[in-house]
Amino acid sequence: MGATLYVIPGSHPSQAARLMLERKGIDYRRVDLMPVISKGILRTLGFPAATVPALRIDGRRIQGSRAIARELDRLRPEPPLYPADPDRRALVEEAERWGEEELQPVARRVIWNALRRDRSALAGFARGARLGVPIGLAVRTSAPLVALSVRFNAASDRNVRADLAALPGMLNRIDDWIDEGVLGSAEPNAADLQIATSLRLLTTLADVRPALESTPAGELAVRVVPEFPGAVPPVLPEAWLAGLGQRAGVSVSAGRGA
Ligand SMILES: N[C@@H](CCC(=O)N[C@@H](CS)C(=O)NCC(=O)O)C(=O)O
Repeated sequence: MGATLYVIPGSHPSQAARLMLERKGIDYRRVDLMPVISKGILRTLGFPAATVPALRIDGRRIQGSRAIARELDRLRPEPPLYPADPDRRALVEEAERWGEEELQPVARRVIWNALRRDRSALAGFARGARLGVPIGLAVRTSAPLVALSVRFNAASDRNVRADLAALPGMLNRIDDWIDEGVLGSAEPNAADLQIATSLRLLTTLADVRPALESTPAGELAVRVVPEFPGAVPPVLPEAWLAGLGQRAGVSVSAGRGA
């Protein structure tokens, strides 16, 4: 089964697709793409949309983390990414949908807003990637790509402040799903992979990590995604983080102005 996975380093749905392929034991070639530039390359390669993860497998092109999960389960049913029982499957699919449509964009907006404030942190996300240019050079010349990524992803200050205010409620919802057994089983399902990769990206932010540490959602993230490149030092205005401190009974780091 010949497979090529197109990713952007540090992209959380790309990490989800990588983990799916690994769980299925499918060998694949990984192609690392730079953000923004990826869009044109994917179109040239004949993919219908402009986002990663994008998978070529057995001559077919599959795009999007949820479509990839379904296709991999069809091609190689074991180990399954969805429960066999229809009622349980519906619950996992709803958590997976929410993870893709609600949580994934929040993680994406927060990270781009933070990287706009500290572009040097980009280097960590590119660790181990083959971008075709030296990583130092890519980071030094990244200002236009970061600005475009902020724009394409609507990672404005206003949106990200609202995202951070909504995040405690989202994390509580994930804790509830873990409690109910929809998420967090010993064998990760498609919703675990979808949600844990977004959470894991959020744990790379020093500003957000305390809200996840020692919580069920945070533990899920680290167990399902033990390795995730990148680390962003505290860069977000303290006033935006006030709600996060309440969630885990932790106080966010002080000492920075809003
Ligand atoms: N919801 C889609 C999201 C795909 C998506 O937006 N991917 C981002 C990276 S996380 C992307 O390709 N962005 C293009 C860019 O950064 O230029 C999925 O789960 O596959």
